[in-house]
Amino acid sequence: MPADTAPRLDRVAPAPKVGIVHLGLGAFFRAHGAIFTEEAIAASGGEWGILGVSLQSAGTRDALAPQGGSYIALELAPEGVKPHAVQVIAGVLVAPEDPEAVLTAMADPAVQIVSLTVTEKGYCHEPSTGALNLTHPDIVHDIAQALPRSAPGYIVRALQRRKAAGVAPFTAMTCDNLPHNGKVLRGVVLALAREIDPALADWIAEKGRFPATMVDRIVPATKPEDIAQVEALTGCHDAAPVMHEPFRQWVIEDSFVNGARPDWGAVGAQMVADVTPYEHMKLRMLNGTHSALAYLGYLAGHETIADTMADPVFARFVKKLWADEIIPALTPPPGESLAAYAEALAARYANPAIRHRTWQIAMDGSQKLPQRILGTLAETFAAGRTAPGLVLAVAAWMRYVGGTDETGAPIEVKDPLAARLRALSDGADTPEGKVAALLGLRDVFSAEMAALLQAPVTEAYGRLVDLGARKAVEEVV
Ligand code: CS2
Repeated sequence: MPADTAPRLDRVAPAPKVGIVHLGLGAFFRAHGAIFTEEAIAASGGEWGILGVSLQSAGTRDALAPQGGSYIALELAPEGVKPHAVQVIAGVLVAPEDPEAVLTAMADPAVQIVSLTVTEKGYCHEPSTGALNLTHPDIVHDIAQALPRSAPGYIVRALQRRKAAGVAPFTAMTCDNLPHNGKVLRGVVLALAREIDPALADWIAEKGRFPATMVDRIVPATKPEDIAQVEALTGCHDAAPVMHEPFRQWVIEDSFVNGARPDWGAVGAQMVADVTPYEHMKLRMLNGTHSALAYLGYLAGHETIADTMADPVFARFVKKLWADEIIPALTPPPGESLAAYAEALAARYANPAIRHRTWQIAMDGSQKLPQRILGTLAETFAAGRTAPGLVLAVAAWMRYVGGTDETGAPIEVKDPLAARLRALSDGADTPEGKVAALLGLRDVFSAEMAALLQAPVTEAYGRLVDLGARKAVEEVV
């Protein structure tokens, strides 16, 4: 049915009463946390409707508002697709349009959780250390102005209102792929609060809760053809469906203000005392290889992760990364087999129904490399081992941010540091010079890491230039 004749999707049940404000209402959260929460309400009750907040653009709000906040989540399994209507989003605010409305909502005593998927760069921290970047323009703004721009700014200013009104703080729960994400969020919030009002920082430190989480579900960005597919399947026009794989995992540190939270444990989330081993496993085994496949696969001309996995050289490569380079540096979470986890990942990556672009995953590499790849490398070198595949991935990132692919075509590099990365790469003529310049980025590479990487990454970069990515990968498998 063409878009102009299909009726618009709408909600069939009234919106639930809001108990959660979610910052960063992207496809990932709508296909993961929102669905878990809707199921938890169905299983155990509770007023946990979600008010979504877009911190940047109005696109999601404009798409969801005429649908009463409802949307279709389409599960994409190799054996077929399954649509499911999600109705837990009660409304969407666009922060830059009305910051006051966002703060008012976050200060409402009925809101007990503020969750976040604002991507790595949304924490305004230094990726190599985790500390708040006090020179970040949004942070400079948020220290001076009462109406904020950044996610940490919204949290601090809303908590300031709650403290002034004698209301308990909300739990601030990060759902981004950062190591020790709860600690990082707590750190940036306390650092910002301290700049604004030290007594506020003390109150948050004492009463606030910042649980760590590990989130996992592969959710490629929605494409125009996905909208058409959902319309053909359901007979309704949904301007913002989400496409996701069947697999999902959510591990949550069970630390909430007054213990108030949806009963996520009843619907498959793992409520644990320590998320760290899960977080390391997922960030290094999934996200680490995702990034490695993204840079090398893109340079080799592969459009998606499934296409890359269909190339036998890359399928061997990723298995080698797991078995020889990543697993040896990991401690498994209780009861988990890392070999079985790797096998399951290989099947998830190969799912041909998921069109997850290498270009999409390649985005924001400067914010992703430390926790995805450099942590494994640091531990590998410290143990006296080598990791030629991960070293090649770092070299591929450097080649990628140079902005030209192997056919000489330009690459659209999306990264908060894109201009700096390009200038550093362009400023040197030799592989050695380019690698040295990029390793000088202290927000990504510590001085120690840079010294360890200089020789092997230069060598790998040279091979990428001389042989091309596919042959260079073939050499290490
Ligand atoms: C991906 C992740 O885009 C990326 O960087 O590695 O979004 C990945 O798909 C999710 O973390 C899976 O849970």
